[in-house]
Amino acid sequence: MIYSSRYPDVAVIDELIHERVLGAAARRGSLPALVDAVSGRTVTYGELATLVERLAAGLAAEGIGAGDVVALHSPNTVVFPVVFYATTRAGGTVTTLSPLATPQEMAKQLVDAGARILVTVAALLGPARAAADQVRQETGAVIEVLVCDEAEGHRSVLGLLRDGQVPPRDVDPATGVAVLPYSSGTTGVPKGVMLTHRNICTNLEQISGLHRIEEGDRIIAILPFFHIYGMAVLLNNALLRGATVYVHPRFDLDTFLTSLERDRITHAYLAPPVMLVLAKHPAVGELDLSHLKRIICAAAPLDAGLQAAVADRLGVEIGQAYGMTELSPGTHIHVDGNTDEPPACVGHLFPSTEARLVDPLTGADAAPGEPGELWIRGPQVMKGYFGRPEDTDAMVDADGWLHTGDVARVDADGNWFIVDRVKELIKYKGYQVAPAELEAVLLSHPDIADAAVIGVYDEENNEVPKAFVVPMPGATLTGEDVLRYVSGLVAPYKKVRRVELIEAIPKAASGKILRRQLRQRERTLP
Ligand code: 4UU
Repeated sequence: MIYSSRYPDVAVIDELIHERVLGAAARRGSLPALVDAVSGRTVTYGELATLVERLAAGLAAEGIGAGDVVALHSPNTVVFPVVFYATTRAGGTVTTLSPLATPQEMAKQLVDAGARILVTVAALLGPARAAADQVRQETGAVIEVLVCDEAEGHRSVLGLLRDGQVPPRDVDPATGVAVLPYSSGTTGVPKGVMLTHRNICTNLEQISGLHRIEEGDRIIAILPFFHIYGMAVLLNNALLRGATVYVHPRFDLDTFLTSLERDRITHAYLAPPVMLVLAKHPAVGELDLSHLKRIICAAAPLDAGLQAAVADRLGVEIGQAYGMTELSPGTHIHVDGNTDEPPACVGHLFPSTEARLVDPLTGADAAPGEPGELWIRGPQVMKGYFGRPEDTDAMVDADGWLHTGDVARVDADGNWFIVDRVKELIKYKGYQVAPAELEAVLLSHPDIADAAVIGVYDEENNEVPKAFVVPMPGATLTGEDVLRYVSGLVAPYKKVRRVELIEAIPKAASGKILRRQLRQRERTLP
């Protein structure tokens, strides 16, 4: 059975993302587009449009054109979107890296994506340089490291700004890759997700009738721009609609709460851990949040009781959205003003989007009202994984259905619920953690013979990575050793947070780790 949206189809948008998002920017002139919530530094829409054109000219002069990849490695800053849209304006593709990534993680992505330039900030030069060095040693490729601000020995993107028109670029919106974020999908290591200009522009059109942002709305940007959620709602959608984005370089609780009130924030996009803060922190009760129209929570499951607690405490409309990197990213969202949504609901299906609920073992449709693996078909389905046709085929079937690896159900009123996950992926505070990546890190330890990683839940019901580790015979390895070893090699959010030493990892005859047995074992522990 195919479920379709209750909303009328939207047109496929064949435009380039910088044209779509910034098309009205020059007209918006002195309206603030981005405000640094710490320093107050402001970039107006008029300035943003000019900066993007001038940096695009600079990047073009550096030889960036169609098919070239620029890696962007930065916390949220007002310059981030300038580099982002200037790259696509020059014809290139942006691959975003977590500002917390280790040099090893960065080098893998830089090599895989074939990045030519790495744009970072002075504060992150250490890991950025180490990553570029590692790439040169491994492949001989020379990646120039530029900074968004200023640092000795490196050129700044601000120094590249120049006047002059960028000649037309040969980029077809239907096939040209605008961004290449990394996601592990349902299995394996992080892969480059090819999102075309059409994917992204059409997804923005799909959300527009369900979730409205108006010129002058004020959006708090604590989600990172590098991750698809922040990229979509804090950059593309917010700037397309003429909102002002209050940019937070890092999540600091006091700064966040101050900004919510002082900046008269109208929309907040959050993930579950910050919802917990809003429910519990004493200072929240003192704030005047009368401007706040709506909170959207996504990227990980939100407890129904927690959602209700925040809604009651703040007296504000709260809903969820659901999406994934491979879906550009949205497919479901709480519809504005729909206050009779049942608890835990992720909202309604986007227009021009079809869904199926399927038993992953038999391929049979789930009975009405029953859960099944969520499959999605629509113009937001990615072009594929970069350089990995087999992984693409495993994710998107011959009929165009993307198998999400999430288990969902839908009620008779078209309210959707995400109830479980059948893929390997772990979500730590909404960030992706790929078990296969951690297993490879664990196996690089000389005292570890075998390892498997699954997600388990801590006291606060947050999902955290747990490693099952088989020590080498005769080794004196402790759980502490394992935690320390991994934390030195991966970004903090990917750290293994629980360890159990065991005698053997349960495996199928094919050698595949039987994660289900490990999950089962976890549930039956005292
Ligand atoms: C339970 O997290 C994201 C994208 C989030 C997003 C972005 C823009 C949602 C709506 C929107 O408009 O992407 P990824 O690729 O990092 O992780 C995708 C996975 C999903 O497959 C699912 O397992 O994150 C989980 N997830 C959720 N789980 C995402 N949203 C939800 C949710 N409830 N609301």
